[in-house]
Amino acid sequence: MIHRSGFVSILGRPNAGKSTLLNSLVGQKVSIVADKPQTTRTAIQGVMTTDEAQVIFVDTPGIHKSDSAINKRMMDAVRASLEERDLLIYVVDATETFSEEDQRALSMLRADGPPVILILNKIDAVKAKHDLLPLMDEYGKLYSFAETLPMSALKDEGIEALRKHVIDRLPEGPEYFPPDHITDQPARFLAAELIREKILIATRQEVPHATTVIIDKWEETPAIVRIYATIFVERDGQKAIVIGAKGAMLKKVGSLAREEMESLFGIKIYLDLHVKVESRWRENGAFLNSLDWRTMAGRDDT
Ligand SMILES: Nc1nc2c(ncn2[C@@H]2O[C@H](COP(=O)(O)OP(=O)(O)O)[C@@H](O)[C@H]2O)c(=O)[nH]1
Ligand SMILES: [Mg+2]
Repeated sequence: MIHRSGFVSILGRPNAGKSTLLNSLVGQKVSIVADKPQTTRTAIQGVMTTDEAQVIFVDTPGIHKSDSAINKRMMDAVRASLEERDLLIYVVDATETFSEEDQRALSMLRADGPPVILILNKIDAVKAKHDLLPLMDEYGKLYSFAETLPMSALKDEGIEALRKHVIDRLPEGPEYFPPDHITDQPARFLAAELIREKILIATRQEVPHATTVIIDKWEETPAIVRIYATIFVERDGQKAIVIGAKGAMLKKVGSLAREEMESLFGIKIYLDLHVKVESRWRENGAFLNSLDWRTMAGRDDT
């Protein structure tokens, strides 16, 4: 039996379910999920290892217009994820009708690039399955997809079929990582992301976009990990929302994040959260560098 391996990027518009799909493919939460656009801000790797193959999936921010500095970086991450891949997965939300934004997003795919599998996601929420046919038609007109698969990333429907299609299309290759390597993110980053996820789920309007999280201190003993984190927002009003009446919101966010970290990391967690205002951090190149473990060395864009 030959062993196959390769790199596969997951692309699509915001909210299509890319991160949910990655988590389902690797069988563990590696990328945070919320019903808000731009939940994923950087490329996140998830590794799936089976007896016959190892697939390195890369989750990406949704394809969107890049206006602010942070959005430009997000789109840089998307573009980088198109390079040197063996295969691409393009995810669409099948409950939505085809739009111009899809057309724009699809124009990023090059005909001479790697093959692309189209995923019509969220079929659990599509009442009339025959509605999928016109959608397939619209997408088929714009790009010659190698495969089109309806599925539900949330309910794990169609995941096995997708795994098989992906593996079949990969070249012969070695195991790049040990079988227990699931992601390239440091635990600190994943912890910050989990805190951000709980805020995204609990808040609305401008708060999700204006929020980011930095881990200030990480103390590990055999019995417990003590994590000290700061939640940054852009305005006093947002800070008040994140803290909540008598600190209720911060308490809720903290306990949800802590519970998930405990089950994911398999150790008791002490979590200490603070909220700070950092106005216009989304336009601040140096601040953005401090958020991404891969670009911390400093890269400036204005
Ligand atoms: N009903 C349904 N919802 C889904 C499915 N996949 C993702 N979602 C939801 O869609 C929203 C966006 O998901 P997410 O994975 O963050 O999308 P992303 O922005 O493309 O990464 C979340 O509320 C998910 O729970 C699915 O298969 N069915
Ligand atoms: Mg995402």
